[in-house]
Amino acid sequence: MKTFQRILIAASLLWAVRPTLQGQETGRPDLPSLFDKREVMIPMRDGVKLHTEIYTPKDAKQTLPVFLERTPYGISAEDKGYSHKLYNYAHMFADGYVFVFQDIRGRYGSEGQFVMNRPVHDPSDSKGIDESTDTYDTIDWLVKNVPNNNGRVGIAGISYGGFLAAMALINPHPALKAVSEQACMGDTWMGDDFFHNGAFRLSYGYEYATEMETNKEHFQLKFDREDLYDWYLHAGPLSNFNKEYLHGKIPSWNSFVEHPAYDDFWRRKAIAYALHQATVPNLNVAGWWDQEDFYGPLATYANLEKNDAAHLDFLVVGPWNHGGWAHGPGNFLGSIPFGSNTAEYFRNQVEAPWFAFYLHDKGALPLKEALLFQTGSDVWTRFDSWPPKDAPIKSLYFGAKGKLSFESPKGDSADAFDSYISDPANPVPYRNRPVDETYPSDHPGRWYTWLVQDQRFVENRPDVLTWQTDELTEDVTVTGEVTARLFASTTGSDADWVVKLIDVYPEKPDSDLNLAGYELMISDEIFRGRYRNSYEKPEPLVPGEITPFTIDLHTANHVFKKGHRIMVQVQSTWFPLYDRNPQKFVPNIFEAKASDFQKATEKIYRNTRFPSHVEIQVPAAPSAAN
Ligand code: PG9
Repeated sequence: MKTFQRILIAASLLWAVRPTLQGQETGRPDLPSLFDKREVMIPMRDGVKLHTEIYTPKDAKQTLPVFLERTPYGISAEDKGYSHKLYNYAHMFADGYVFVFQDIRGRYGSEGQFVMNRPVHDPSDSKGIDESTDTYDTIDWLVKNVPNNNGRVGIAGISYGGFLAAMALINPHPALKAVSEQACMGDTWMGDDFFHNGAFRLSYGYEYATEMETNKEHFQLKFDREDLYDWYLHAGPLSNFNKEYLHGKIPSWNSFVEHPAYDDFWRRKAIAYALHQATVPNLNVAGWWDQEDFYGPLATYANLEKNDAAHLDFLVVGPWNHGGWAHGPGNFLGSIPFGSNTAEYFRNQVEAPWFAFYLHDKGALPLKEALLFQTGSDVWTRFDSWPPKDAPIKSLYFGAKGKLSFESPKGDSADAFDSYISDPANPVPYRNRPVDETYPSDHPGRWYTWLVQDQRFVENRPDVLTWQTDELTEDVTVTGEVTARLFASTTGSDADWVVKLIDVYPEKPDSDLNLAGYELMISDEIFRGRYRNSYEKPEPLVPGEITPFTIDLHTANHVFKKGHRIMVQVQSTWFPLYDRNPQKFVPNIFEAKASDFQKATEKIYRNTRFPSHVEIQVPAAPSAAN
């Protein structure tokens, strides 16, 4: 069994042990007493048949909508019993749905060939297929063949499943009435699983692609040590991976090598930008600390918003990691408490009623537009648009002696900079070592909470620069865009810039002593310098030239509380999640040689001409919390 499947099953089981429909603690629902199961192979327009399981409620008194989830991770229970996927929807059982789960093309019980993030087919090819045509054909078959369906279909999914749900919005079947893409990988080059702003997600890309595209004759993931920081460092440049381990057999890896920049290969897969107008209601769902796909749902929402006169595009963001809303109470992430059961709230008060509204004509919509958990203050907040249209921008300027403040720099001294030596042979770890496998099969794994890990673990490294405010005398709220504007130079001809916006907890907190001095990342991102002018055509940096870099740190909805400090950290490596930039420009980093990697001195400027800073959107009016 693949590790993803194990994770999903574990999540479903965890999830199932919770109050049931009537609010009583009765443990896992007894699926065979609730549903009849039917297994079918549904034919697609090109003759390929997709393995599908259909679960019809036994006690259905009226016609019911169909609720569909499509996945690459397997739908079937090992003992051929009821799919574990049903547990994920226990909060919707009371409303009544025919649940349908399907293995996508080339995965598990389905025929055909699997293609990672299969792009939308060329519209001039009348015989073309893709995930949207497969969804269309599936829905068409279901409404014609599932007895007593009410002619309405909903679809949802998380991550890869979110991508598949979003794909259903392309030429949607007329019976499709509600979609919820959740953590969809909207653009795997720009900001989701495989690259961020051109920096390659090495450990994630290598481990995920290999697991997904390995079969018995191919390479299996084998690590000879627990600390993969060490393993990846010893593995050397990316050019060694095909030579030593993959031997050209992993299609996704080969595409990384062939398409290092943002070309049509990636653009065609970017569902976030393929959707131009919502014609079916879509609930986009994201987690503030999603370690895999935070970019996708926000980009999908924003893109559909451009043309949403019909008001069909919705957004929910909670204090969750990847898929954290789908299981457990959601009252904590790692060490960070949220004061309420946010995931349960989402499932019971948002997701279930939202689908019931569109598929059953029941109740009222649980949100008008955007419902976002505000971290720091731990309340749900509602917005008419996200990011808010009217929220002004304030700048946090980098100053001398590690000071961060809302005051812009005064002098224009050429010496007003901070600097460090970035050494690819000694990169900054992205999380505390030992860095275990992304999806370990024998223990819970630390990948899931790395974004909320205390950043003190790197603070004293000489290659991590830190600026922080004094203790705040009043709350500072960020509500919307966060953007870093660096003025930087390097002695190399390429460089990566990592910027983190951090909430520093008081040394002597009134409560929760475990969080004394804690450094919690609120926003973060990496940017590969060669793409500063164009994502398609990388260009070398000019050694020693002070160059502006704009780094989108996405949006945040957070209160830095009185008594806390705001911190910004800047560094040039984040390993092994991101590959190492050789710091010498080479046309394709996947082909760089060990001898191309060099140390570089990086300088971040902070004078009137080159005022490096982080911009935050702040609320126009007193908090929108309600
Ligand atoms: N984030 C996973 C993913 C990886 C790569 C491509 C698409 C999705 C997932 O959880 O499905």
